[in-house]
Amino acid sequence: MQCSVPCMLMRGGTSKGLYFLGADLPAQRSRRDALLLSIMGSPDPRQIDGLGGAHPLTSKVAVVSPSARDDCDVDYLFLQVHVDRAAVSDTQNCGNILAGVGPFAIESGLVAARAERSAVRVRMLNSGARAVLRVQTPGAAVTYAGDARIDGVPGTAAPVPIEFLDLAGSACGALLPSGRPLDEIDGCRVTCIDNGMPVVLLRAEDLGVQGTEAPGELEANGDLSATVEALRLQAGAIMGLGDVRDKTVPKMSLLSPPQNGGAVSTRTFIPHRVHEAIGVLGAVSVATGCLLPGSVAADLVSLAAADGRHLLRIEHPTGFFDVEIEMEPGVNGGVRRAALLRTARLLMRGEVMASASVSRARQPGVRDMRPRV
Ligand code: NQM
Repeated sequence: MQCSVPCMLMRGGTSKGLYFLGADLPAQRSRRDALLLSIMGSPDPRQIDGLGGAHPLTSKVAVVSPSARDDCDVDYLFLQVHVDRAAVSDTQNCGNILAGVGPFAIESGLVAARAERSAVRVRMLNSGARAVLRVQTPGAAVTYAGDARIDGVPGTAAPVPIEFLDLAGSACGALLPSGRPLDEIDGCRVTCIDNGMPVVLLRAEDLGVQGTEAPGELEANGDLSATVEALRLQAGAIMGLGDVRDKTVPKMSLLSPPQNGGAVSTRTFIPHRVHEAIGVLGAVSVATGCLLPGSVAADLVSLAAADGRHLLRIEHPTGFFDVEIEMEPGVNGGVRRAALLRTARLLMRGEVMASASVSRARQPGVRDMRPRV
């Protein structure tokens, strides 16, 4: 016998995941995680018996609920469902899946659509940071069609501009968790930064690579992967994240000079696979690091700034990621706000089937499916 849970499948930015109402999932964490593992088909490198896409970027979950805060509309909990391990992690945010939270909140009736464009104010439960998404809602219904293009996604779609507030120190408590813009680990220069995502910035040349290689080539380089992981474990401790062996943070971003007119070129280990593009908050942290005097990135980047506002074009394996950063001394670790553009699309809505052995939670949204005779 199986059970069913209401959910939507959405592309959020360059990621894809399942979106649930919090009330439709078991409240108890162990039951919720067992249910999500079953739904995604984990652990299995192919996730053949579930909806996961056999890659960390397509094995993601958003849990959305009405917000308890007056200044937010919805609370969003991001969960990374591991592909080949029976583990579900809430230690990081995901700004790509966030892009779908606005449309999902309106489609689910949590937020009322207004004419033309509707603001959805989101509290990101993983870190407590806030984001405002602007969703296209002509005729008071979400539209996914539009002219916005983001690299890493074919075609165009309706724009979902996102503005972030209070990102600094999302997981580490400070923008520069070590208190310095530059550290040295095993003789390698690094900048440990957390502006929404804990990221370690490294110079690709210090690791003996160009930093322009394809993700698959970097993943196949066993010596490089081992070095990056050894640095990551030490950086995690320096950043106050403890033993990060089983954690998805910090991410490791290899920087090199821009190749196509951007500010800097990146290849990002997330943390073991190499991203085909770059994560949203990962890009915000990289961009912020580029602006900090004395960082490992500072003399690598080409920058244009006006009034403390910087537009940084972060190059990645499949194009660019534009991030606007507004700096203001003394505010939030020196960063006032970050803004960027994403798109999202509803791919499927319905009920996902899970094995009844993990789902006898009797939550409002979880229903037993009796065999039809
Ligand atoms: O950094 C990948 C993604 C992400 C996370 C990762 C993300 C972010 O592309 O905000 O979006 O680094 O795990 O979805």
